Amino acid sequence: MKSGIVAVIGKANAGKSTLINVLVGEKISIVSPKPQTTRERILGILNRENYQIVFSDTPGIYKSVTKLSDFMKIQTEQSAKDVDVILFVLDGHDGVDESDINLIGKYAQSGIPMIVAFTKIDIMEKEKVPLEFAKLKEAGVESEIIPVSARKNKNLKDLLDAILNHIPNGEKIYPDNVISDKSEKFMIAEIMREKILLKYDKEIPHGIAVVINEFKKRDTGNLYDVNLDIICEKENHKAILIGKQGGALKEAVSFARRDMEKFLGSKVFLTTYVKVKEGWRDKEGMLREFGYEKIK
Ligand SMILES: Nc1nc2c(ncn2[C@@H]2O[C@H](COP(=O)(O)OP(=O)(O)O)[C@@H](O)[C@H]2O)c(=O)[nH]1
Ligand SMILES: [Mg+2]
Repeated sequence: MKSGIVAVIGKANAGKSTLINVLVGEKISIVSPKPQTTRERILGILNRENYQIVFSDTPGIYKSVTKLSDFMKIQTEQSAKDVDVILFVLDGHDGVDESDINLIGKYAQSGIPMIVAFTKIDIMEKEKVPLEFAKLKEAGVESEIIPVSARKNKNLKDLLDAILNHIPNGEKIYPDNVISDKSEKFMIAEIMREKILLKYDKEIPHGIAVVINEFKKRDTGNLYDVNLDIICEKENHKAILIGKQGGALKEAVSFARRDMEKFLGSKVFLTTYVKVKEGWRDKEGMLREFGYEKIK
Protein backbone atom coordinates (compact mmCIF):
# COMPACT_ATOMS: atom_id res chain seq x y z
CA MET A 1 0.00 0.00 0.00
CA LYS A 2 1.25 3.45 -0.91
CA SER A 3 0.07 6.51 0.93
CA GLY A 4 1.17 10.12 0.87
CA ILE A 5 0.44 13.82 0.64
CA VAL A 6 0.85 16.05 -2.41
CA ALA A 7 0.86 19.84 -2.04
CA VAL A 8 -0.53 21.51 -5.13
CA ILE A 9 1.15 24.85 -5.63
CA GLY A 10 1.21 27.45 -8.36
CA LYS A 11 0.14 30.92 -9.38
CA ALA A 12 -3.43 32.12 -9.08
CA ASN A 13 -5.61 30.75 -11.88
CA ALA A 14 -3.05 28.20 -13.02
CA GLY A 15 -5.68 25.46 -12.83
CA LYS A 16 -4.82 23.82 -9.50
CA SER A 17 -8.36 23.25 -8.25
CA THR A 18 -9.59 22.03 -11.63
CA LEU A 19 -6.77 19.50 -11.78
CA ILE A 20 -7.46 18.19 -8.28
CA ASN A 21 -11.18 17.85 -8.97
CA VAL A 22 -10.44 15.79 -12.06
CA LEU A 23 -7.80 13.64 -10.35
CA VAL A 24 -10.02 12.96 -7.34
CA GLY A 25 -13.06 12.51 -9.58
CA GLU A 26 -15.33 14.71 -7.46
CA LYS A 27 -15.78 18.41 -7.00
CA ILE A 28 -13.90 19.19 -3.82
CA SER A 29 -12.82 22.72 -4.70
CA ILE A 30 -14.59 25.52 -6.57
CA VAL A 31 -13.21 26.90 -9.84
CA SER A 32 -13.55 30.21 -11.64
CA PRO A 33 -11.65 32.33 -14.16
CA LYS A 34 -10.90 34.85 -11.39
CA PRO A 35 -7.86 34.82 -9.13
CA GLN A 36 -8.31 34.17 -5.42
CA THR A 37 -11.11 31.66 -5.94
CA THR A 38 -9.62 29.17 -3.49
CA ARG A 39 -9.18 30.78 -0.08
CA GLU A 40 -7.89 28.02 2.11
CA ARG A 41 -6.27 24.64 2.13
CA ILE A 42 -8.65 21.91 1.04
CA LEU A 43 -7.69 18.25 1.02
CA GLY A 44 -8.95 16.07 -1.81
CA ILE A 45 -8.41 12.36 -1.33
CA LEU A 46 -7.90 9.86 -4.13
CA ASN A 47 -8.54 6.30 -2.98
CA ARG A 48 -7.53 3.25 -4.98
CA GLU A 49 -7.07 -0.36 -3.99
CA ASN A 50 -3.31 -0.06 -3.63
CA TYR A 51 -2.79 3.61 -2.87
CA GLN A 52 -4.18 6.73 -1.29
CA ILE A 53 -3.05 10.18 -2.38
CA VAL A 54 -4.08 13.23 -0.38
CA PHE A 55 -3.96 16.33 -2.58
CA SER A 56 -3.70 19.59 -0.73
CA ASP A 57 -5.31 22.39 -2.76
CA THR A 58 -4.02 25.83 -1.91
CA PRO A 59 -4.98 29.44 -2.61
CA GLY A 60 -1.83 29.81 -4.72
CA ILE A 61 0.68 32.56 -4.93
CA TYR A 62 0.05 36.28 -5.24
CA LYS A 63 0.66 39.56 -3.48
CA SER A 64 -1.00 39.98 -0.15
CA VAL A 65 -3.05 43.13 0.41
CA THR A 66 -5.59 42.32 3.11
CA LYS A 67 -5.70 40.20 6.27
CA LEU A 68 -7.71 37.69 4.25
CA SER A 69 -4.94 37.38 1.67
CA ASP A 70 -2.35 37.15 4.48
CA PHE A 71 -4.39 34.23 5.75
CA MET A 72 -4.45 32.72 2.26
CA LYS A 73 -0.70 33.10 1.90
CA ILE A 74 -0.07 31.30 5.17
CA GLN A 75 -2.42 28.49 4.09
CA THR A 76 -0.31 28.01 0.96
CA GLU A 77 3.01 28.13 2.79
CA GLN A 78 1.89 25.73 5.52
CA SER A 79 0.56 23.30 2.92
CA ALA A 80 3.92 22.97 1.21
CA LYS A 81 5.56 21.65 4.38
CA ASP A 82 5.78 18.02 5.47
CA VAL A 83 4.53 16.59 2.19
CA ASP A 84 5.83 13.80 0.00
CA VAL A 85 5.53 15.61 -3.31
CA ILE A 86 5.07 19.17 -4.50
CA LEU A 87 2.94 19.32 -7.61
CA PHE A 88 3.69 22.65 -9.23
CA VAL A 89 0.89 23.63 -11.60
CA LEU A 90 2.02 25.87 -14.43
CA ASP A 91 -0.43 27.45 -16.85
CA GLY A 92 1.27 26.44 -20.08
CA HIS A 93 -0.81 28.51 -22.45
CA ASP A 94 0.26 31.68 -20.64
CA GLY A 95 3.88 31.00 -21.64
CA VAL A 96 6.75 30.47 -19.21
CA ASP A 97 8.28 33.62 -17.78
CA GLU A 98 10.91 34.54 -15.25
CA SER A 99 8.52 34.63 -12.31
CA ASP A 100 7.49 31.02 -13.05
CA ILE A 101 11.11 29.94 -13.13
CA ASN A 102 11.87 31.75 -9.87
CA LEU A 103 8.90 30.18 -8.14
CA ILE A 104 9.77 26.68 -9.31
CA GLY A 105 13.33 27.31 -8.14
CA LYS A 106 12.09 28.41 -4.72
CA TYR A 107 10.07 25.24 -4.18
CA ALA A 108 12.82 23.03 -5.61
CA GLN A 109 15.08 24.33 -2.82
CA SER A 110 12.84 22.73 -0.21
CA GLY A 111 14.33 19.37 -1.16
CA ILE A 112 10.86 17.84 -1.52
CA PRO A 113 10.44 15.93 -4.80
CA MET A 114 8.66 18.19 -7.29
CA ILE A 115 6.69 17.50 -10.43
CA VAL A 116 5.61 20.24 -12.79
CA ALA A 117 2.15 19.83 -14.31
CA PHE A 118 2.26 21.95 -17.43
CA THR A 119 -1.45 22.41 -17.87
CA LYS A 120 -4.07 23.82 -20.27
CA ILE A 121 -2.32 22.29 -23.30
CA ASP A 122 -5.80 21.96 -24.85
CA ILE A 123 -5.74 25.68 -25.60
CA MET A 124 -2.12 25.79 -26.78
CA GLU A 125 -0.64 25.36 -30.20
CA LYS A 126 0.98 21.93 -30.29
CA GLU A 127 4.32 23.23 -31.54
CA LYS A 128 4.61 25.63 -28.62
CA VAL A 129 4.75 22.93 -25.95
CA PRO A 130 8.32 21.69 -26.62
CA LEU A 131 9.54 25.28 -26.92
CA GLU A 132 8.21 26.16 -23.48
CA PHE A 133 9.69 22.95 -22.07
CA ALA A 134 13.06 23.92 -23.49
CA LYS A 135 12.80 27.29 -21.75
CA LEU A 136 12.29 25.56 -18.42
CA LYS A 137 15.17 23.16 -18.95
CA GLU A 138 17.48 25.95 -20.06
CA ALA A 139 16.64 27.86 -16.91
CA GLY A 140 17.84 24.87 -14.91
CA VAL A 141 14.54 23.28 -13.93
CA GLU A 142 15.40 19.68 -13.17
CA SER A 143 11.97 18.44 -12.10
CA GLU A 144 9.95 16.13 -14.26
CA ILE A 145 7.57 18.18 -16.41
CA ILE A 146 4.34 16.62 -17.64
CA PRO A 147 2.07 18.30 -20.19
CA VAL A 148 -1.58 17.86 -19.20
CA SER A 149 -5.06 19.18 -19.72
CA ALA A 150 -7.45 18.89 -16.80
CA ARG A 151 -10.31 20.09 -18.96
CA LYS A 152 -9.73 17.53 -21.72
CA ASN A 153 -8.43 14.78 -19.46
CA LYS A 154 -5.06 14.55 -21.23
CA ASN A 155 -2.03 12.73 -19.80
CA LEU A 156 -3.49 12.54 -16.33
CA LYS A 157 -2.51 8.89 -16.05
CA ASP A 158 1.13 9.85 -16.75
CA LEU A 159 0.89 12.56 -14.15
CA LEU A 160 -0.49 10.16 -11.55
CA ASP A 161 2.24 7.62 -12.33
CA ALA A 162 4.90 10.29 -11.89
CA ILE A 163 3.39 11.29 -8.55
CA LEU A 164 3.11 7.67 -7.39
CA ASN A 165 6.83 7.18 -8.00
CA HIS A 166 7.42 9.51 -5.05
CA ILE A 167 4.66 8.26 -2.76
CA PRO A 168 6.08 6.09 0.04
CA ASN A 169 4.75 2.79 1.29
CA GLY A 170 2.46 3.19 4.23
CA GLU A 171 -1.03 2.89 5.61
CA LYS A 172 -3.90 5.06 4.45
CA ILE A 173 -4.34 8.30 6.35
CA TYR A 174 -8.09 8.63 5.72
CA PRO A 175 -10.84 5.99 5.58
CA ASP A 176 -11.82 4.85 2.07
CA ASN A 177 -15.11 6.71 1.91
CA VAL A 178 -13.64 10.13 2.73
CA ILE A 179 -12.88 12.38 -0.26
CA SER A 180 -12.27 15.71 1.47
CA ASP A 181 -11.41 17.14 4.87
CA LYS A 182 -14.17 19.69 4.40
CA SER A 183 -17.83 19.16 5.25
CA GLU A 184 -20.85 19.20 2.96
CA LYS A 185 -21.82 22.44 4.66
CA PHE A 186 -18.49 24.00 3.65
CA MET A 187 -19.02 22.95 0.02
CA ILE A 188 -22.53 24.41 0.02
CA ALA A 189 -21.11 27.79 1.06
CA GLU A 190 -18.35 27.47 -1.53
CA ILE A 191 -20.83 26.68 -4.30
CA MET A 192 -22.68 29.91 -3.50
CA ARG A 193 -19.37 31.80 -3.62
CA GLU A 194 -18.46 30.16 -6.91
CA LYS A 195 -21.66 31.37 -8.58
CA ILE A 196 -20.97 34.88 -7.30
CA LEU A 197 -17.42 34.70 -8.70
CA LEU A 198 -18.86 33.71 -12.05
CA LYS A 199 -21.65 36.28 -12.10
CA TYR A 200 -20.06 39.48 -10.79
CA ASP A 201 -16.97 41.46 -11.74
CA LYS A 202 -14.16 43.49 -10.25
CA GLU A 203 -14.00 43.84 -6.49
CA ILE A 204 -17.43 42.39 -5.71
CA PRO A 205 -16.65 38.65 -5.60
CA HIS A 206 -13.37 39.14 -3.77
CA GLY A 207 -15.17 40.93 -0.96
CA ILE A 208 -17.76 38.19 -0.46
CA ALA A 209 -18.03 35.70 2.36
CA VAL A 210 -20.81 33.14 2.63
CA VAL A 211 -22.04 32.05 6.04
CA ILE A 212 -24.43 29.12 6.41
CA ASN A 213 -27.09 29.64 9.09
CA GLU A 214 -29.02 26.49 8.42
CA PHE A 215 -28.11 23.29 6.61
CA LYS A 216 -30.54 20.54 7.45
CA LYS A 217 -32.12 17.54 5.81
CA ARG A 218 -35.85 17.33 6.37
CA ASP A 219 -37.15 14.24 8.16
CA THR A 220 -39.51 13.50 5.31
CA GLY A 221 -38.75 13.72 1.63
CA ASN A 222 -35.41 14.12 -0.07
CA LEU A 223 -34.98 17.82 0.71
CA TYR A 224 -32.45 20.08 2.38
CA ASP A 225 -33.24 23.46 3.89
CA VAL A 226 -30.35 25.85 3.38
CA ASN A 227 -30.30 29.39 4.71
CA LEU A 228 -27.22 31.51 4.20
CA ASP A 229 -25.89 35.04 4.48
CA ILE A 230 -23.96 36.62 1.65
CA ILE A 231 -21.62 39.09 3.30
CA CYS A 232 -20.26 41.95 1.23
CA GLU A 233 -17.92 44.81 2.06
CA LYS A 234 -19.84 47.91 1.07
CA GLU A 235 -23.38 49.27 0.75
CA ASN A 236 -22.89 49.93 -2.97
CA HIS A 237 -21.68 46.34 -3.42
CA LYS A 238 -24.92 45.18 -1.87
CA ALA A 239 -26.94 47.15 -4.42
CA ILE A 240 -24.94 45.67 -7.31
CA LEU A 241 -25.22 42.17 -5.87
CA ILE A 242 -28.98 42.40 -5.62
CA GLY A 243 -29.42 44.13 -8.98
CA LYS A 244 -32.54 45.61 -10.52
CA GLN A 245 -35.56 44.14 -8.76
CA GLY A 246 -33.31 41.48 -7.31
CA GLY A 247 -32.72 40.00 -10.74
CA ALA A 248 -28.95 39.55 -10.53
CA LEU A 249 -29.00 37.85 -7.17
CA LYS A 250 -31.94 35.66 -8.16
CA GLU A 251 -29.94 34.33 -11.05
CA ALA A 252 -26.81 33.61 -8.98
CA VAL A 253 -28.90 31.94 -6.28
CA SER A 254 -30.73 29.83 -8.79
CA PHE A 255 -27.44 28.62 -10.33
CA ALA A 256 -26.14 27.88 -6.85
CA ARG A 257 -29.26 25.95 -5.89
CA ARG A 258 -29.01 23.75 -8.96
CA ASP A 259 -25.38 22.95 -8.24
CA MET A 260 -26.09 22.29 -4.56
CA GLU A 261 -28.81 19.84 -5.61
CA LYS A 262 -26.38 18.06 -7.90
CA PHE A 263 -23.76 17.95 -5.15
CA LEU A 264 -26.16 16.66 -2.47
CA GLY A 265 -28.23 14.46 -4.77
CA SER A 266 -31.31 16.00 -3.23
CA LYS A 267 -33.72 18.90 -3.65
CA VAL A 268 -32.63 22.12 -1.93
CA PHE A 269 -34.82 24.85 -0.53
CA LEU A 270 -32.44 27.81 -0.53
CA THR A 271 -32.99 31.17 1.14
CA THR A 272 -30.39 33.91 1.17
CA TYR A 273 -29.82 37.25 2.81
CA VAL A 274 -27.30 39.93 1.82
CA LYS A 275 -25.47 41.72 4.64
CA VAL A 276 -22.83 44.44 4.68
CA LYS A 277 -19.82 44.14 6.98
CA GLU A 278 -17.64 47.10 6.23
CA GLY A 279 -14.02 46.06 5.55
CA TRP A 280 -14.43 42.53 6.94
CA ARG A 281 -11.43 41.25 4.98
CA ASP A 282 -9.16 43.27 7.23
CA LYS A 283 -10.72 42.32 10.54
CA GLU A 284 -9.25 39.35 12.34
CA GLY A 285 -12.39 38.68 14.39
CA MET A 286 -14.66 38.70 11.38
CA LEU A 287 -12.36 36.42 9.41
CA ARG A 288 -12.70 33.89 12.20
CA GLU A 289 -16.43 34.46 12.44
CA PHE A 290 -16.80 33.74 8.73
CA GLY A 291 -14.92 30.47 9.00
CA TYR A 292 -11.35 31.35 8.02
CA GLU A 293 -9.70 29.24 10.69
CA LYS A 294 -5.95 28.78 10.85
CA ILE A 295 -4.57 25.32 10.01
CA LYS A 296 -3.91 23.47 13.25
N1 LIG B 1 -8.58 25.32 -21.21
C1 LIG B 1 -8.33 24.92 -19.97
N2 LIG B 1 -8.73 25.69 -18.93
C2 LIG B 1 -8.49 25.27 -17.68
C3 LIG B 1 -7.81 24.03 -17.42
N3 LIG B 1 -7.70 23.91 -16.09
C4 LIG B 1 -8.28 25.00 -15.53
N4 LIG B 1 -8.77 25.83 -16.48
C5 LIG B 1 -9.47 27.11 -16.28
O1 LIG B 1 -8.61 28.03 -15.62
C6 LIG B 1 -9.34 28.85 -14.70
C7 LIG B 1 -8.73 28.77 -13.31
O2 LIG B 1 -8.90 27.47 -12.83
P1 LIG B 1 -8.79 27.12 -11.27
O3 LIG B 1 -8.79 25.63 -11.17
O4 LIG B 1 -9.81 27.87 -10.47
O5 LIG B 1 -7.32 27.69 -10.96
P2 LIG B 1 -6.58 27.83 -9.53
O6 LIG B 1 -6.72 29.25 -9.12
O7 LIG B 1 -5.14 27.47 -9.83
O8 LIG B 1 -7.21 26.86 -8.60
C8 LIG B 1 -10.79 28.36 -14.76
O9 LIG B 1 -11.50 29.20 -15.63
C9 LIG B 1 -10.66 26.96 -15.31
O10 LIG B 1 -11.82 26.53 -16.01
C10 LIG B 1 -7.40 23.23 -18.56
O11 LIG B 1 -6.81 22.15 -18.45
N5 LIG B 1 -7.70 23.74 -19.80
MG1 LIG C 1 -8.09 27.16 -6.78
